[in-house]
Amino acid sequence: MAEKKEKFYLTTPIYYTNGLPHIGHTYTTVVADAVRRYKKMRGYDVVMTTGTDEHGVNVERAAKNAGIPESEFVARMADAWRALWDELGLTADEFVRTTDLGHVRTVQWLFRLCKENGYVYKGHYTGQYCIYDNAFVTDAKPGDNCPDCGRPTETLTEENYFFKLSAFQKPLLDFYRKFPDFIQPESRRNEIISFVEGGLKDLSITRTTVRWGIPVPGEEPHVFYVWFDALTAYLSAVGGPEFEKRGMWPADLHLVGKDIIRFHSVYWPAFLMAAMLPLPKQVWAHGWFLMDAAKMSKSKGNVVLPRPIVSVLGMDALRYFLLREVVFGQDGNFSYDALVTRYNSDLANGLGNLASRTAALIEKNFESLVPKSGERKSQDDAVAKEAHDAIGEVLERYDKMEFARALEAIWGVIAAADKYLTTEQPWTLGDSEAERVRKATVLWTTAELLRIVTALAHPVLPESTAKVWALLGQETSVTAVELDGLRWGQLVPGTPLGKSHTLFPRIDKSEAVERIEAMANEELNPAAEPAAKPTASAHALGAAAATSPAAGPAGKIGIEDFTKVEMRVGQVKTAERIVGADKLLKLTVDIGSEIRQICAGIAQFYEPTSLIGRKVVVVTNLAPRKLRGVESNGMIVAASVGPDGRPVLAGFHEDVEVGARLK
Ligand code: ME8
Repeated sequence: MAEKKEKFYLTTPIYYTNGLPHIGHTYTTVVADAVRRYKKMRGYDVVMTTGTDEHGVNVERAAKNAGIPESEFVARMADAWRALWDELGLTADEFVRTTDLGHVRTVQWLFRLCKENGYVYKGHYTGQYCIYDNAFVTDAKPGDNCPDCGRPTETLTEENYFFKLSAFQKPLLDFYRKFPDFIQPESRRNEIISFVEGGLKDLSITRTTVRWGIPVPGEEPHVFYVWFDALTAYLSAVGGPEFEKRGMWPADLHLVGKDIIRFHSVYWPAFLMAAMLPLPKQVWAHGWFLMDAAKMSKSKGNVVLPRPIVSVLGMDALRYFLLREVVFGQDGNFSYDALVTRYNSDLANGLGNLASRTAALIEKNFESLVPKSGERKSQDDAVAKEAHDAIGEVLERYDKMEFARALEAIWGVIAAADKYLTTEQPWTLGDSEAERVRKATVLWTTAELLRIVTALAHPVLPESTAKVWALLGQETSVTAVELDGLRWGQLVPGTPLGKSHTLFPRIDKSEAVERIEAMANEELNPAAEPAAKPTASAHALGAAAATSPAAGPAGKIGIEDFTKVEMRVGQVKTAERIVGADKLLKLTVDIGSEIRQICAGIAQFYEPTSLIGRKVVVVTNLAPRKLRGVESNGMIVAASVGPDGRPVLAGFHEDVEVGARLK
């Protein structure tokens, strides 16, 4: 066996550090995460890269406003981005920062190759420049506004290095023709082809007016222009000049929003052609999530944040909505109302209900052991065929990035399973031998349908499908399922079922929306942050992240930073579950000087009663916050163990006094 796996390298954009992720950024990263999981389940050796784009005038300004050096500002923001992705379970294999030394070297190396091959020259450029988008606005006159963001442009003349983009018109058109799948979807491909056919102007790739950038070696004060810098991050993440050693380059898939398709499908392949490096296989541009029919953006202040949604409905609900609601590639409107409606109808009443119904029936009738199918009737074979056909269809849809259609097909099987149960009514069957065999047949069939939809839905719903998988008593993790080997009939009779969870508790729509909005308001206007300006949401986001205690330039902190964190020995007094939050426990903890209420995300691993009297480590000087509407004043320290991040509480082997400080 031990065949070498085929590689698959995919990327999200490298996001700007002037704010924190909103639903738009989350969307691209969720798609990347779903593709990453899917490709792994198809047997690929997958690497996914995300990261932060940290240079340019905007950062210079934001750091100045925050009163800290740029290096410190971006280190804090990069940490905040990384932490949020981790919190959302969107863990990329590589997180590249454009201030990483490896990246700096890669950009300088790429420039040298382009220059040696004759595609770089020095000249002057005067034009209208949008400092918000870090781009000269082609064909704009003084006084014109930026067509993308609507803000005024500035006239700029500088000595630049130019990249001979004009030399690549024909090579690019030949390339698009030879690889018709390079730009997706089709509509974007046509748009780019006409753009390139219209002629390409040379591109200035360095600046002398910007200080905060990667220096052009021996040519200071030239620093690299943001796109030459940013795009190269995809290559730096997998080895830079030594990319051949890692074996991941070229990228198989660059996922981007339609706003940056031109940079990815024109500039980027041209830079690589000039350097004679391998070209990426595909650039996929999705549409925008709109809020009130306008593109969501930090500057407009109409952003939707991921964290409040996740804390009320769970990450899987957000992932499902993003991928199910909008045809991938097209724009879509974001609405809390539609989100909660989908949650209740498709997740609570759909997958959640099928799982709990199936488990309850098997528990009641077969002592929680998967029954054995007896003689099969035509209706049993009919649902089996539906599931069998769905496997092929879903894989094909995923391959084409048709997530909504893939999920539709999976939910078609869920609906078929519901209908089958309702028609067969196994609960009406008695205990005669014949009726027991029939009951066993119907329940095995239903459980097998559930197993198939669970495996197929895993790339989109990682958390909940892992629970259903365990409920079905499957020993190996659902992440390890090989989709190519998924067949009807693999559910082994006699398998003991695992623990049943309420996967998606039904939720009142207006209450859910109210809670999400309240949390979003709190996050956008963090009252406690001194440097935050409550009126400007983008500012508040940037400032909030930039004023939190965070890492120094090299990702290290000084002892003075560590001593800012106050940790004390606490003793748990009471512990209870929180209705509607299956991960959280509400604890009261004695920390010596007072009793604190603290929420901890450990409910799936610790029984509340087992915690009473236990000594724990508490971070006592965290600003209080609300989790699922419950105030939490402090944090319990736990190790995060294994691939699922199981929490294991920190504790002591010797007797320690309550309230003692950890140093
Ligand atoms: O452009 N709907 O970074 P950025 C859908 N640093 N997706 C959205 C969105 C929305 N409303 N808003 C943002 C940059 N996105 C550069 C990229 S790459 C070498 C450099 C997503 O922080 C979408 O993927 O402005 C878009 O392309 C990206 O965020 C822009 O992120």
